[in-house]
Amino acid sequence: MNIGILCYPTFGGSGVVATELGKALSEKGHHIHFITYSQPVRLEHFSENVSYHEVSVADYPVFEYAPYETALTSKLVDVALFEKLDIIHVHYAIPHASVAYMAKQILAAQGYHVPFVTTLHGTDITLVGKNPGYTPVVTFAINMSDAVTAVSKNLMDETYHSFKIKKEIEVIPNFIDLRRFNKQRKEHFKRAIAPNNERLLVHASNFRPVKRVSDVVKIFNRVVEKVPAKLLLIGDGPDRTNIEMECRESKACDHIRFLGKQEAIEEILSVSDLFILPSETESFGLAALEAMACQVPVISSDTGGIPELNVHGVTGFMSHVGDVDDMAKNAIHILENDERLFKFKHQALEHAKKFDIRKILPMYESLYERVIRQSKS
Ligand code: GMT
Repeated sequence: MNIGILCYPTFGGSGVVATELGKALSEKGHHIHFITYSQPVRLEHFSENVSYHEVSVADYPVFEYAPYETALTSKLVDVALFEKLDIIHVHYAIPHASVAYMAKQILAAQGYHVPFVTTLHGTDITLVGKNPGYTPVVTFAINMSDAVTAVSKNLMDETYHSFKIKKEIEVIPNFIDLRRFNKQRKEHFKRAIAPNNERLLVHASNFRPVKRVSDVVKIFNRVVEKVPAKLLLIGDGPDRTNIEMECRESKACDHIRFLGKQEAIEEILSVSDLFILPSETESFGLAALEAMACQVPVISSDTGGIPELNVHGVTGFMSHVGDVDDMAKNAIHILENDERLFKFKHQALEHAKKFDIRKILPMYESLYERVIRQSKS
């Protein structure tokens, strides 16, 4: 199939999922066309079946806001016609679903018919989409999609609850490529970070308020009183400066390191003992799945789609949002005993295998085939 993918090219979960999906589809012989404003971060290497089409937005003094949607739609129309796209798959509803709808209409007027699939990722529904300034467009574009998927059952329920959706939403969970995300031997790295064999706690996110990174620090401050430990904070974003200030004032400051954005996150996860995800809301929690695949159990909140991923008492523990005492108690419980930690690590990996990309990819392929078939009938 010739597949056009619209996504955000950044480190965010939806862009990662879209890029990894495209790469995996290309390995199976499909021709993938990424259409976005810069090269997706996970699209590191040249690949025979993958093309990247950059959207550039022509600026003009009259524009207070440059019209990205118009440029993206035009590029999509151009790519669809020239590359003979069979299907368009958009990740993150805003603005990609309405862009795909518009492109579909323009193409239809020229006699070219191409269906589009919208995958909802989370904040496009739970935070941004609910904003009344966006709701009419989001609702319309979801309903006009030829198929709609959500990355968790919770997100599907949330979408039905928050919008007037007539369309069936199918759940296709996020996935992991276990060839990349697995525990690698990185002892030298572990020795450098934790010279006295301290336990290594890790958090990775975009440091937005929804991630509650401050809770990570609070949890760590409690853990380090009982268990010798270090904390690695990966990523960057609006809350980072405040969190840095908070760390500098905490007793555990010497044991906390900010690593910024990291490409080879699997190398850090390989030496980690516990992943902390105390988010306010999380439709899936891809970062936690990446950790689990590298044998890192998860301490998380029990919000959104997280319970569909983190099995309480098996792959880690969940607590109510903001209950840092309970999260710290659970973290200490896992970390203070070698055998218990080993058991949780093993169980985290076993559960992560359920999200193996080789199991999830065929779901997308059969969805595409069905949608293309239906659009022709
Ligand atoms: O978490 C973010 O802020 C980024 C966001 C995105 O769309 O890039 O992530 C969302 O999509 C990911 C991939 O499907 C999910 O794993 C995340 O749980 C989801 N984030 C939220 O729901 C907050």
